[in-house]
This record gives sequence, structure tokens and C-alpha cells, in this order.
Amino acid sequence: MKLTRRSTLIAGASSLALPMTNVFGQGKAEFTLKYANNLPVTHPMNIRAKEMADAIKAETQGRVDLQIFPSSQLGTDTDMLSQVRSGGIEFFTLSGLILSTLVPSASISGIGFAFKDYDTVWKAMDGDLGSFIRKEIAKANLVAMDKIWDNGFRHITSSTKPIQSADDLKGFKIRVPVSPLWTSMFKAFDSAPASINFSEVYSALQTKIVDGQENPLAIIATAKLNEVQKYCSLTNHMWDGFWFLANRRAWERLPENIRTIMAKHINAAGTKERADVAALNATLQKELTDKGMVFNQANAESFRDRLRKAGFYSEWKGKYGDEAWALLENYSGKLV
Ligand code: X2X
Repeated sequence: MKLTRRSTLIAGASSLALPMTNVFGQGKAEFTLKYANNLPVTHPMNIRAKEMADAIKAETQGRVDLQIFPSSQLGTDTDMLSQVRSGGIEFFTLSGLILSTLVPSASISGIGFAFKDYDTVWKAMDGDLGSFIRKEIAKANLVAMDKIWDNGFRHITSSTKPIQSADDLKGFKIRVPVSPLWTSMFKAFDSAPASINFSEVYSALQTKIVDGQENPLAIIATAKLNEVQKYCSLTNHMWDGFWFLANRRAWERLPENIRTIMAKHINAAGTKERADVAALNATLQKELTDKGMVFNQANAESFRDRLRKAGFYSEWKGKYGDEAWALLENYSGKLV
């Protein structure tokens, strides 16, 4: 699977796509592999991925060159999901909720207000809920690494008004990622959700196609969404994480010792990224406030209540089925 520099452009939507290079130089590796994601280079995901690629190159004595394409350089999440399925790219990190367009049960970890804290998230995702989802992902010919990377607990931002309670979401024009669960949740709030890939979010907010969006603080800050959003309402309405996915054929073509080294460094980087995101989320409110963002604590109970009354939980329990729902409720407590 020798890939030339030229062939790296085939998958690219733009000839300007350039991988983040690493310290060992280019062109001599036996395996040149592409890892793409949708986040800015300054997000912990890309900082840890860069370290990880260097560590993989070092431990394989230069046999593996893992090239990183951040910031949706190779296309939107929807495009990159097709590319990792076809083998146009070998690796891709994707929210389980967006992955659910291919693997329906992968969105279950994003059910509204399911996890009360990170402790519970990691118990579930490193435990039987996560392994259930990984098995479902495997059926779609993708390999999910053991450790899911953190995106974080999500909060709602707006250019027009603070969101204090569920009533404020009525008719609210909000961008959501491309995923049936996200659309369903904001419809349950009576909002007007618009499915937009992350690469288009900044401009959609800037041109007021939508008035708000929702994301963890680490993304609001690194993607500079505070430049186009005034209010940030701390809703913690769901947790989201990124599965580190590999194209199965490309993964199985690698020698076993290379796979072992790569999996070790990828999972270690994911674990460090989790700690980075948690640390950032603890400090970013102040930094964003200093830049002019106005924060408020939202009334979480009013949102949960609205979801219950709209039949959101019972609808999704029916879709996932009793087995998957029971795995979730082991960590979330009774939701229906
Ligand atoms: O698209 C988003 O909002 C993001 C960056 O959080 C995801 O990848 C789900």
C-alpha cells in the first residue's frame, strides 16, 4: 500500500490540502497512511495526534508515515465518512452521532442528559456500552480503536439571546450536526434545527443562516465561534465523543506488529486528549468571557422534562432496542 504524495491529493477536495508534517521527513516510509478530521490544528485532538504520529514513526523506525489532515481539509464529515469506507483515507475520527447515519446504534451515547459526569462517561465507553458500539461499527467494515476520544459536554451558543430554559428553544434556528438523533432532540424542543457539517458552521453563523449552535467549550474556543456568537448557555445537554476509525482492509493489510504499535499510540493519545479537553473546559469560560462572550447557567431540569414529555426517550428506546437501552441505563439510570 505504497501511496505517493500525488495520490494523497486524490482524496482531497482541494489541491491546497497539505498534511501536518512530522520531524522525520517525507517520502521514505513503507506505509504512508492518511488520518483526517474536522477540527482546528489547535484543538487537543490534533496536538495529540501529531505527537502520536511522531511516536509511531519513531517506534516503527520510519516505516509508518501517518499524515494528518485537520480542519476538514479533505471534505466535510459526510465526505470523509465515505472516504474512510472506500479506503481513500485510512483513518478518520467521527462523532458516534454522525456515524449513526451508517451504524444506527452508534448514536446511543449522545442521548440527552444520559451521563451526569466524565467518570460515568468513561466507565460506559471503556466498558460494555462502548464495546457493544464497537462491535456494531465492525459490522460496517470499519475498525474502531478501543479508546473513544473526547469531544465533551455540549452547550448552546446564540447570537440573539441567552437560552435559560427549554421555552427559549421554541422556534430557535439552531445548527445541528448531520445526524437523526440531533435533529430529533431539537425538534422535541420545538426548535428549528438545520443539519450543517462542521466545516460550514462558522459561515452559517456569520451570515445568520442560523442563530445558534451547540458544542463543547474546547470547540467553541478553538474554532473561534465566539467571534460570531454572543451568548453561551451552559446546558450540558449531551456528551459527545469521537471514534478513531480505520478502514478495515487498510488496517488488516498492515503487518500485525505495526498494528500493535499503532493501536498502542492511538489509544494513548486518545487518553491524553481526554485529559486535555477536561482541563480546557475548566478554564475556557473565563477566557471566552474575557473575549466578550456572555455565559449563563441553564435550567437543565426544564430541558429533560421537555424531552420526556415529547416522548423523546421512549421513541429512541424503541429504535435502539431493549438490549442496547439496558446497557445505557446501567450508566444513566432510568431515562424513560
Ligand atoms: O460538528 C460538530 O459540532 C462537532 C465538531 O462537535 C462534531 O464533530 C460532532
